[in-house]
Amino acid sequence: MSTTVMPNAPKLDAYWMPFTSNRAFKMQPRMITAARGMYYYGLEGEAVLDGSAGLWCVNAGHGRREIIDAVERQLTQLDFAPSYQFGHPAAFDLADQLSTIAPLGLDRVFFTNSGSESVDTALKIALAYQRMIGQGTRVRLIGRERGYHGSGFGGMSVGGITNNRRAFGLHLTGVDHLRHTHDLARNAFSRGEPKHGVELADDLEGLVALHGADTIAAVIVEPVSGSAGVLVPPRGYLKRLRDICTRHGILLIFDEVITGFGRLGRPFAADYFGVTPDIITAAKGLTNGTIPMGAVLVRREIHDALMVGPHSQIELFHGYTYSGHPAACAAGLATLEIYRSENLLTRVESLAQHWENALHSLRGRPNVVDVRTLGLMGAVEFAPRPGTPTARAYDILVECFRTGLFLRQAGEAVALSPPLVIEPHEIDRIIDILDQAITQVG
Ligand code: PXG
Repeated sequence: MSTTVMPNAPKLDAYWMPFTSNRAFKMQPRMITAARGMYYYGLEGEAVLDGSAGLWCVNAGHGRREIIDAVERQLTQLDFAPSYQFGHPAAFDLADQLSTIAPLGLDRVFFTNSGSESVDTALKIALAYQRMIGQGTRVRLIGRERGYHGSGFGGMSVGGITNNRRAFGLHLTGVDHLRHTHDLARNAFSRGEPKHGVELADDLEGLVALHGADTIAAVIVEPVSGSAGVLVPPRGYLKRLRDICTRHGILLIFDEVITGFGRLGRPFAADYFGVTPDIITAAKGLTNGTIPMGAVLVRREIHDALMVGPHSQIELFHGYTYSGHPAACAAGLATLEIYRSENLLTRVESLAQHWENALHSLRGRPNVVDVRTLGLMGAVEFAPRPGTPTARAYDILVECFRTGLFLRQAGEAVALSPPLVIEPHEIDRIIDILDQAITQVG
C-alpha cells in the first residue's frame, strides 16, 4: 500500500501500529511531535489539549523536568541492573514508597513493565498462592464482560471486549465472566455511581454454584471500566463482590491500571470505594507515562504464604528482564514525589463536581445517549449510526483532534481522563471543542 508522506516526516509503511486502523491512519496521519503541560503539539506546532492524559497515564502533565532529570541521573549512575538474584536501591525505595500509599495491607510490590504484565503477574500469583495454601483445585479465573486487562493471553482471556478476543483462538481455559454493569435503560445520565445493578455482583454466586467455589482462584475487575467507556459500578456492587469473594475463599483483584494514582481523587479506587481487594494491578500513572512500568500490590499474607521452603530457593518462578529497571524506578520515585508535593493523589476531589457538571452539560446534544463521570474520568456515548457501528464516535475523535482536543474512542463513546493538573477553564475548553465536534459531525 502506498501511503501519504508528509514533508519532513518519516515513511509510514514499516511501523505496524497497535490498536490502530493502520490504513486509515496512514492515509491521513495524526502526528504528535511534542508535549508540554496540558498540551500536545502537532507537526505544524499546533496545540492540542490533552483530554486523555495520553493513554490515561500522564497524570502530572507532560514534560515534567523533575522526572526527566531523575531518569538522566539514574541512567548515568546505573543504566541497567539485573533484578534476578541481585538488586539496586531504587527498586527497593520505590516498592517501599508504594507500600505507604497502597490500601492498608497491600504492602508487597512486584514490578513489571506494563499493565498487561501486571495482570498476568497478578493472575499467576493468585494461582500460586491458592496452590501453596492447599487449595490447588482453585484454577479458574473470573473476569467480566467488557473488562479490559491488557493484551497478554492472561489479560485477554479474563478480558471481555469482544473485538480484543475474537481473532485469537481459545485463550486460557477455565475462565468465565460476570456480566457487565452497563445499563442504559435504567442508568443513563446517572451522576456518580448508578442506582441500579448491585444485584449483578450476584453473578459470582451463580458461577460458584455452577463451577464450585473450590475451583475458583480469583476474580479480576476494573473498579471503573476504562477502555469500555468509563462504566461506573452500580452503588454497592464492588462491596458485594468483595463479600462474595471473602465468603468463598476467592481472591479479588482490582485492575487499577487506569484508576490508580489519583484518578478518582484518592490514591486508588479501592480507597475511593472503601473496598479492599487482595491484589491491585497498576501501571501508567506510576511513572507519569514517561518510562514503561507496572506494579502489582499484594496483600502481605499472600506474599508471606509463598515465602516458604529452603532460604536459597526461588519462591516465585516469575519475572521480566526489565522488572524494576533503574530508569523506570527513578521515574516512579520522581513521579510519586510530584504527586505528593502537588497533592495530586487527592486533587480530583476538588475538581470532580466541576467535571461532572461540565460533561453533563452535553446532555441533549445531537445523538448523545449517555454521559458518565466519576472522579476525573468521563465518557459521552452516542447513538450508533445505522449500519456503521462506532463510526460516529470515531468521526468525533478525528474532528476533535483537528480542532485541538485529544481524546479516546471507546466503542460508541468517547472517553476523557485529562491530566490531574487540569484547571477548571481547561475543562470548559474540552467541553467547548467536544460540543462543536458533536454538532459538526452530526
Ligand atoms: N488493565 C487496564 C485496566 C488497562 O486500562 C491494561 C490493563 C494494559 O496495560 P498496558 O500497559 O499493557 O497497555 C490497560 C491499558 C484506551 C486505552 O484508550 C486503554 C489502555 C491502553 C491503551 C489505550 O482505552 N489500557
